[in-house]
Amino acid sequence: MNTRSFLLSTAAAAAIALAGAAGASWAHDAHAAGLGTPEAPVDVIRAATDLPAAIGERGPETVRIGLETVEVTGRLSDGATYHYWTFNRKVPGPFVRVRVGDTVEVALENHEDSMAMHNVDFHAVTGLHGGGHATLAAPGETKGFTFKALNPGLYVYHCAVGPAAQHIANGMYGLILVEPEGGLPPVDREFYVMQGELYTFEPYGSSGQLTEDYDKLMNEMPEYYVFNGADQALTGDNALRAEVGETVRIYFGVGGPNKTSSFHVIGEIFDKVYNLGSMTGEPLPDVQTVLVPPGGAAAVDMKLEVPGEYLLVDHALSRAARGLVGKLVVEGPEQPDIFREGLEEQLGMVHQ
Ligand SMILES: [Cu+2]
Repeated sequence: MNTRSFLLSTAAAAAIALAGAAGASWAHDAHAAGLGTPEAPVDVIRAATDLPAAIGERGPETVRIGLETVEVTGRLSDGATYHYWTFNRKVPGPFVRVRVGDTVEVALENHEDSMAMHNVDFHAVTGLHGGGHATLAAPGETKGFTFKALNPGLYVYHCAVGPAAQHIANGMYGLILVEPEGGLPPVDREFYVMQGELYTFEPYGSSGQLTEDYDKLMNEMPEYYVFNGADQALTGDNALRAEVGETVRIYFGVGGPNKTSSFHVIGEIFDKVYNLGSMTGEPLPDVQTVLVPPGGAAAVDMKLEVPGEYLLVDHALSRAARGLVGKLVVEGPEQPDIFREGLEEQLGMVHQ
């Protein structure tokens, strides 16, 4: 039987090896164990390019997924940190990619320094609690289950330990793509983006180590809205990049826990939308904004015709001022027949 094993990042493996080699005292030193401190926070941002290659043409196999639940002090914004709960030390958790018919073995290890119980509920699972019951793990425990991927599609996974809203708000969500037989239509570039909310006691823009506010969580009044874990995470060095003429696909999910996204790219039109994460029907053509609920997903395809900087937003635009903005940078020659600034008479090109 061909078993694939992946997703435990080399950094995580190295940190575990380091903690083991150096003895128990190291494991309880947050900095040495790679758990971050307010002075030296972990970079929790999942790069939008951090996803496995397409599967495409292969038969069903047995695939092994390793997830580690880790509580870390991560960088939320310039000057602010937050105590995140993560899958594999990033937000969102790793992009899991399997094929319909695959037998998937899930091993979930809860880091020994965790304060909370954690588990994982995959929406791609047919079976009790999506695996949540089987993977309920105390700190230091490893639990697992096996499922057969019956339905292709793009699905959310998340920690479901109660109160689940708290575990999700703190960063415990990700996407699993179950490719249909033969794979998906190919594109030049694929990206992985998820939206979430953070409920801090301190107002948006505060400095220092920010703390979670359970009342704001219960009242659904977040201070921060984030793509891939942090304030304005997908800008600067983490901006999405592509070239004129390319086709890109964004696998977009909402961890939430509470807010529906009106996902939109300013200056572009989604040529195809795989609405609600359904990947097997005919995609919806020519869409401006796609509604994605918490615990839901969509894939959007765009042909990039014109160079420039395109903003990823939730068109509930107050959220852009609370950290929810990303950037898609498209490079290449100008295409004045499609778009140009100024009017012809201003440029001295008066019609005859
Ligand atoms: Cu959890």
